[in-house]
Amino acid sequence: MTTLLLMVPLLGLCAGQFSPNVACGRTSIVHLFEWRWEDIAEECERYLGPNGFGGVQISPPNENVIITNPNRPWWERYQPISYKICTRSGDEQQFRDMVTRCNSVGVHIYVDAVINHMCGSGVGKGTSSTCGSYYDSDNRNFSAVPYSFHDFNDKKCKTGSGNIEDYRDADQVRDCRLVSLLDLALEKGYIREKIADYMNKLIDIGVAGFRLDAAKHMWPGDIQAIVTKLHNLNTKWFPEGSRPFIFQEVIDLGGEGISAKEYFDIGRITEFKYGAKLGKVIRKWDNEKMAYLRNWGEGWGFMPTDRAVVFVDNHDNQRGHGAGGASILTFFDARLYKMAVAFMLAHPYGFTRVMSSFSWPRYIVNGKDINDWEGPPSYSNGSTKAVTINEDTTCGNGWVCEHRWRQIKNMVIFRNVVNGQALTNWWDNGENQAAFGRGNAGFIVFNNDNGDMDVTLKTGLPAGTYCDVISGQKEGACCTGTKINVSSDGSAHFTISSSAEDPFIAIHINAKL
Ligand code: QV4
Ligand code: CA
Repeated sequence: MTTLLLMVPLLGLCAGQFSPNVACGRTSIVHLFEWRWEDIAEECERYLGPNGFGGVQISPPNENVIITNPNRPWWERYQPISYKICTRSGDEQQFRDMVTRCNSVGVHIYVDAVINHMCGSGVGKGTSSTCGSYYDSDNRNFSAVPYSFHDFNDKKCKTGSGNIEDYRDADQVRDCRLVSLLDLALEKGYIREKIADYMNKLIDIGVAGFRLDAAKHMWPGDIQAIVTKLHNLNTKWFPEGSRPFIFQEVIDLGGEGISAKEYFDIGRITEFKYGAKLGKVIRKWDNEKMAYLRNWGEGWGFMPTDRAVVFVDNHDNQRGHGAGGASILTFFDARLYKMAVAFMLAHPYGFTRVMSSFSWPRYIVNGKDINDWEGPPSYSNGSTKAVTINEDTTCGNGWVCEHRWRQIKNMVIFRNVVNGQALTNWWDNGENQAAFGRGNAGFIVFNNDNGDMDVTLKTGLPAGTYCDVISGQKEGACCTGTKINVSSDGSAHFTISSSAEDPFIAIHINAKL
């Protein structure tokens, strides 16, 4: 009875579109970029559920145009043709099956919702779309929705080209075409209804929330009007009255006509400064060093922690699209990348999203990756290849599966274990050796200097022997990695060679031997 009474205000606190709606004790989501619904369902059951992942951000599930020049780029999925659930990732039946199976193991689904626009103005007409629906970009005709000429912003936009030309002008950014994508007139009741119908269908199937693609290109009032129309989450899996989690893709690095805070009332926002700055620190560019991470978060000019969705890289900036520039760390820089992801997952700031990629033949010419368009691993008929799992638990068929790298997977668990604990016992050497704890639940130490590290630090952890979850992990009563002894005063001795494969160590109370 007392427990029940106590739970009521707690649930109240978590209500609203800011709560990620992850199952109790889970704290991160993973973006399974371009994965098939069938593979995601399997991954929820065999890996994400058992390893404490809270959810999956999926690629846009609605019908898109098929681009053949270049040949089936990943970005064709950001050119909608209709709201039918029908893409290279699978059809509606497979989508429903994925949502049910993932929810059943406590892993929720977050949909990438492309609602600012339809396809590019120059794609032409026909039925070359993932479900065969007719479109005519010249006449703005999308008969499967249906949308027609009147539903787009062509008359409203004031630029000569009809495209966004100056990001300092908020009107252009919202009312003109983003890279020629046909811009929807979201103030119209009819369009808001079509979009809300699409999102409500997904909510009723059982998804937990949405990434709003290109949110900066939509007026906050228009987004709010659509969000207000959304159903509560399906009570088969979520508490009565749960609102869909909303996180908006607003790239705000400063210096533009639009700032992220205009969107704070609607939901969370992607904090793009996070990965750009962390990349600089870990790469030691611009004289940045790990010692400066002492006040990481709002202290670095980031948005409030309860508004931020954070990530080291995303599907755009890992290949030079979007924002962040060359400092962004990706799986291509695996050693530094693991450190950055571990730092993110250990640090309390923001709601964390882990990236999971497919590989491509990156080829940088004059600072630009000329293969930045390359789509997911696929067969010659264009169908996406399955994610296969190798004996050593890594993925095959061209899927990178960063979320399965031991260091990253174990840090997702670390974050769950230390959830709710404050950042404590910060230490640094003034350079690139740094460490911090999370209350009495976990501790992490980095050596990103050129010299070796040999220090005794206060961890805050109870005395005992712990298994480092970076060099190995606790398996039953054994530790496959380095063992760390915490003495009765909570201090422990750490040595990390600057040439170590992974120059960092993480311990937590669930990895106590
Ligand atoms: C090109 C020219 C146009 C020209 C047009 C003529 O750029 O000026 O008018 O040809 O036909 C693709 C091509 C792009 C092409 C466009 C239209 O890359 O060259 O225009 O199609 O045919 C992804 C890709 C884009 C891609 C788009 C649609 O990144 O390259 O465009 O999908 O297929 C800003 C925004 C931010 C955005 C980011 C990339 O503020 O919102 O740019 N991020 C999101 C997604 C991103 C997606 C979109 C938005 C669009 O994360 O993946 O863009 O939905 O920072
Ligand atoms: Ca717009």
